[in-house]
Amino acid sequence: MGGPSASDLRIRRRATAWYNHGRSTKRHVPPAAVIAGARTLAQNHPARKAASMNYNTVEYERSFGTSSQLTPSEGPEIAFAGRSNVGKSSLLNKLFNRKKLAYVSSTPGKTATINFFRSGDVRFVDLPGYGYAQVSKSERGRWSELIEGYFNQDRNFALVASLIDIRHPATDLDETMVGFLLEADLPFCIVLTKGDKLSHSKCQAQKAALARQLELPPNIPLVVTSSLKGSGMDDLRAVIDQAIAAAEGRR
Ligand SMILES: Nc1nc2c(ncn2[C@@H]2O[C@H](COP(=O)(O)OP(=O)(O)OP(=O)(O)O)[C@@H](O)[C@H]2O)c(=O)[nH]1
Ligand SMILES: [Mg+2]
Repeated sequence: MGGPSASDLRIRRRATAWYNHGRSTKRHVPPAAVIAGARTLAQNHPARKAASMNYNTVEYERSFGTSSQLTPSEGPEIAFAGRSNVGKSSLLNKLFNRKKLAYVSSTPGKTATINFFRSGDVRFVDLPGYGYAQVSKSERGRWSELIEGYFNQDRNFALVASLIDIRHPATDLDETMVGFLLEADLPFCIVLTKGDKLSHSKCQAQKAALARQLELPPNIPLVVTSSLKGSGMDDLRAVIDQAIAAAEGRR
């Protein structure tokens, strides 16, 4: 596949930082190298079958409390983003067949650092949850600095898994997150969480409704999951494997 097309390189600037959603005047300008390197999964869809990685050998690597502490990417990164309590940490544990690798709590706002998990040269990145109103302004500021700081760096973004609770419409911040991912042209998928809370037919109806609400292009994968039951994990692993193969093909 050739170099990035003109549309790949197009940078559409956002008037507001995604996390602050109208509360900040800071512009998000994704680094040119990220734009150049990041294309949608479909554009990169390799004809070859992606080699699957070993999800049973993932280990905790490091946590970062500020984005300036982040060390440069050393391999493809799969980042998990979503509102607080949506089930990011639970999903990571289920994906890796581990009970307590990432910290899970029914109290929202537990993950207040960027946590890196590693298998070989692949990194899984548990981002702090957004949109939790019950924390102080300074704590919210710290979270937004972390999330924006992460996405503003020139990193090897293989895939962003954007998590949304299947029971509800996407929140304003979910919409802003997805809008940002589309505009920055980052490879991403939508992971609908807590599928065990609805019947199969309701899950399918919600999946279609969310795709409509978010105006998702047809090439963006939408995976229904339950970390309680383990459903959807193989589908998500296949999306991740494909994304890692595409990221490695770009290098
Ligand atoms: N029924 C059900 N509950 C879930 C599922 N995934 C997560 N939960 C519950 O949702 C709550 C939040 O889960 P976490 O995994 O800690 O959520 P998080 O997104 O990491 O939250 P923060 O770290 O605060 O951003 C916990 O009580 C989990 O047990 C699921 O698939 N099904
Ligand atoms: Mg968490």
